[in-house]
Amino acid sequence: MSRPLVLVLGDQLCLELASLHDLPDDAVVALCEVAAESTYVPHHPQKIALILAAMRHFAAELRDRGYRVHYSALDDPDNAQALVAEAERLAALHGCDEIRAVRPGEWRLWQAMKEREAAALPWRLLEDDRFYSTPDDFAAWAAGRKSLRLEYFYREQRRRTGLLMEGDAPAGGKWNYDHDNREPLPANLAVPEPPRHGRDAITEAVLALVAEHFGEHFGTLDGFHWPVTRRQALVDLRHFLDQLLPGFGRYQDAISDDEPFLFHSRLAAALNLGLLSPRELCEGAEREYIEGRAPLNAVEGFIRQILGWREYVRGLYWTRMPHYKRGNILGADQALPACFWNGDTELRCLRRAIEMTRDNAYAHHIQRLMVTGNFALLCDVAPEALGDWYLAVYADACEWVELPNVLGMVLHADGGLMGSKPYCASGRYIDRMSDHCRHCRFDPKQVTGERACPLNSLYWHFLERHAETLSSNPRMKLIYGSLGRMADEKRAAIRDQADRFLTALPRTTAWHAEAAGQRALHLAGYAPEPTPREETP
Ligand code: FAD
Ligand code: DLZ
Repeated sequence: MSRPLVLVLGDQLCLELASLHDLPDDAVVALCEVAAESTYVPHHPQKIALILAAMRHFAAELRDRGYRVHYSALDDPDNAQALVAEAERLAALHGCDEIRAVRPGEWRLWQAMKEREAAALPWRLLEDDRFYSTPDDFAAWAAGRKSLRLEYFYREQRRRTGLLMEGDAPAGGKWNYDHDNREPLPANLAVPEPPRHGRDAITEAVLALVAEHFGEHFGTLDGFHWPVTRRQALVDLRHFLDQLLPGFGRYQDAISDDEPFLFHSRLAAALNLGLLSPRELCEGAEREYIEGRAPLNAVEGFIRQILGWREYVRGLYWTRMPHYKRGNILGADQALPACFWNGDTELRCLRRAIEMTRDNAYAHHIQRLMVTGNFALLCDVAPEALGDWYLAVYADACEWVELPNVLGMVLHADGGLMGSKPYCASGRYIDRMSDHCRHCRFDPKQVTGERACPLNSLYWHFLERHAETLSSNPRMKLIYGSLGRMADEKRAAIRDQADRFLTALPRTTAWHAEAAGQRALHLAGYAPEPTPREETP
């Protein structure tokens, strides 16, 4: 009988985790805080605090339930400060003869673990069964298909699970109620406040630790109110089902100048960490529909995000990596705009999305896709630079879900595998869906001139620049028709306006991996304090 060390990662905080089943009495369960995971991209301090506080609470719960737990704290003097090295150190320390781990959330770590399957101290890797489907299920669904569109995958998932099904037919007669989910916010609509969770001594200690070690990362800690235990996450889930779900559908695409959360659930972070399961979210929402407390368009919209999109992007990620990450069909090669790190931009929509991100480690889907994402797309930001930013700044960010959203949805870098056309938009879209333009110095109706919204000229310039790749796309025929009918002088003026904007746009070298690695080594006591990052104008 082997004596395993079970490594539980920061996003696997769930008692039903596959590696925690049927353990021998002398098994050691290890949770390891390591600097490398906090610094390989400069995670938002709220994200680091959330993960470390949730890990510490989960370790306490495991101990209460009788597990033998080794917890490596970030400032333990012997901490190897990297996950694989620390797990191997602990296995040797406790005389374990194998290390068990469930598939992590990133290919880089999965690969590092797989390379050690046949080592003297072997790693045994288990599938993560916290999802409705596994990567193998996705591969089987995708095999031989010409198109991997979400809609087909989603229908299959509905049939398999029976969620929102009436016999063989979808509830209400339609699979998808997206058409009813595109309303802007009416003036003076009251949006319920999110729950505030009390901070116990564990959470306070983590907040102090994070402020000390990672205080210079982008983002504030002041507004921290993420759920760090399953009990707190269940409070958030109940709040969503009671207060927000009925309005979730209608206002799913709306953007507000002052309300960061609207009717979104804010549950992705707890879900990705393992504090909640996708089943309890989907079944909870379905119950609200069946019992007449929430409309079908809202419930279907919510279930589609989890049963559909979330599972679909995970399948794409695990079946396409590692070459997937190199996708860049539009050849985008520019550095990240500096305003992504400092919010210093006159575009009101962009500024508010970045400020909300800084304050909350959160922006809702439409801000990620149609504000920061659209701006990055129009400015040709390189996929890697943009991906690192999204991975760093959101409390819910994990590569398996962030990367397909960045590559496929935002940048169209996968050549249309995920979306049949890029989600590029002009200032008129922002004006229709938000109240930002009322507070902005630019006019969304003007395309050229001093007051013209930069998104307008950037939009046409983007279409012109990528005409060779995009103009034959049937879904873009109409817009390329409009571009083709534009007078030459107007096109030249737009090109000139966009060129001037792009030339003057401050870009950043961002926080690169080298500096992050340096910081990890410093924390481990191997290197001097790295110099703060420099931004190039
Ligand atoms: P809600 O709006 O309440 O949606 C409900 C749930 O549906 C979410 O909690 C989430 O689990 C799921 N969901 C919704 N949209 C998507 C989607 N496009 N892909 C996968 N799941 C989805 N989501 C992450 O969980 N982690 C990420 O790292 C992440 N990165 C993103 C990067 C970009 C560029 C974009 C455009 C989207 C990204 N998303 C990511 C998807 C989505 O924006 C977030 O899940 C959502 O904003 C989280 O807030 P919420 O919990 O309030 O979601
Ligand atoms: C994101 C993160 C951070 C900031 N810190 C830790 C940590 O100290 N220990 C840990 O086990 N996990 C952490 N994580 C989450 C990991 O990055 C996550 O487990 C990914 O799946 C890595 O592939």
